[in-house]
Amino acid sequence: YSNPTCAAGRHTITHLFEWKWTDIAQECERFLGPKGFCGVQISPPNENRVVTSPNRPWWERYQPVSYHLTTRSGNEEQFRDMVNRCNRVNVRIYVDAVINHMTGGGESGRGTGGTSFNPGSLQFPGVPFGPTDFNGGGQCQTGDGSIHNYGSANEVRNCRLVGLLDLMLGKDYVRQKVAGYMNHLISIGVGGFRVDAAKHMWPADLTNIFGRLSNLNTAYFPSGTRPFIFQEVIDMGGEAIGMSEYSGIGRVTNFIYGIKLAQVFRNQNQAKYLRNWGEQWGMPSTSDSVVFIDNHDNQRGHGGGGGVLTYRDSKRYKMATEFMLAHPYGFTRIMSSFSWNEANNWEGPPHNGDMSIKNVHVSGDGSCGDGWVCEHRWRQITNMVGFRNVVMGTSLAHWWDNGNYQIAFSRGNKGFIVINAQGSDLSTTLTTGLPSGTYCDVISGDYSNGRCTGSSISVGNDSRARFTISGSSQDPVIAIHIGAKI
Ligand code: LM2
Ligand code: CA
Repeated sequence: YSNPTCAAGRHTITHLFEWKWTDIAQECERFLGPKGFCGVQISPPNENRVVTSPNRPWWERYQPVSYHLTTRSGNEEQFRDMVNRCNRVNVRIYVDAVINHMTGGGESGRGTGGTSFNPGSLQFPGVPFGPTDFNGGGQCQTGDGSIHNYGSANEVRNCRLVGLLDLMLGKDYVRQKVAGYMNHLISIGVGGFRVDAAKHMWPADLTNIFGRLSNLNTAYFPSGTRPFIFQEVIDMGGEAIGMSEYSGIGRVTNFIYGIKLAQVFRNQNQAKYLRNWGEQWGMPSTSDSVVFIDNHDNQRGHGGGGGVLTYRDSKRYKMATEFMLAHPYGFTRIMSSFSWNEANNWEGPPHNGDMSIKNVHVSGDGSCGDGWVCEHRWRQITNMVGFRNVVMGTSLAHWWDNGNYQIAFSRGNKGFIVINAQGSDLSTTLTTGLPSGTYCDVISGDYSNGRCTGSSISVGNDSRARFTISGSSQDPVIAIHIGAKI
């Protein structure tokens, strides 16, 4: 399950957090397909609790009520249309699968699809799940049934995560219902899953459930293709449960990655140390790892959060993202946020008066408005997604650093990046590994059909080139590759 099911030549996904299916379908066609993105991580598509206090927080989508495909992002018909249209332009859909729990809390109510539920009596008729489908006193020994001690693996996996009713995934019927939900999505044509709260589920239960999954839909994928699965395991060390328990099953989300890069690009740890970035920094094997600078949780202090760079610190954020996309380690994911008031980290997506999610409007210059940040559309980031596609398969070479915060490296003989994180000017001649010629710097501009809107770099017959980057630049990076030769 560790093999991303991207179309050929594509290697990065973006998380279009809380977007509507109709907008994602359009974004695949007008942007993600043409720009070479592999796929989209979508918000949970299954019916969730309608939370009104606070009013419609983003996290209500992590409170399942049933596996019907009706949420604020759209209904099943819109979901099917999105999956089909995205696949048609070679962009995959990866579903955020919330399978550890159902909603908790006392009161009964109705979900986003109108289905009733009653957490007090453990009744979810929309599935259906009943009292014997949840972990209780027999499995979880804490007084209130919730998780308190992350030093106890049993407690983390069998008790309730923030009070959410914990599914008994060891039970055949529960496994069958969860696998049935995932297989429904596979039959529609999704490429795989981000598995929410994987740390809170036993590896053996996940192995069993994934073993029940069908191969991907042959309308879009080669026959016999297994779904791509990446498991959300928040492991920053010091707890009973670690990533290594899950990396044999599918990929794992690498939360150390963004924290460590934030330290470098905040000038708290010299960039020269990035020379051996990857496994040697105590991270999982590259082929087990999904990497990202921030995610929807830690950008707002949830999910082990804090300490990461976000769109709010745009200069450093772009630099860290550019480094990530240039470096061979891991399978890369770009966060695409909505803006929110930092004092209210529960705030849901941009919405209309009736609380329906706002359309994503794209302006003539390609930027988004109405509170949609669209980091995936920032030129420097989009163009590095293209860089990664071009250099894929090559290894890191021609490392250079100035002993401090200025670094450079090539990817084989296909691409070269120079990063000046020092705050003082850089002006030097470096060996790039690239064939001689004139290249477009894809950070300062765009390349198309032999034309470059940014600055250009000439590489001599000796493969050397002169680089000058002002320390005060908002984009103190130069990146060139063989797909953008003038
Ligand atoms: C995850 N990782 O393991 C998600 O990535 C994370 O965002 C989810 O929590 C969590 N698992 C459960 O799927 C989010 C959010 C929580 C929120 C839950 C449920 O970070 O704050 O909890 O979703 O919506 C909220 C309240 C909490 C309350 C709980 C249950 O913040 O105070 O606890 O709902 O009502 C009583
Ligand atoms: Ca659990």
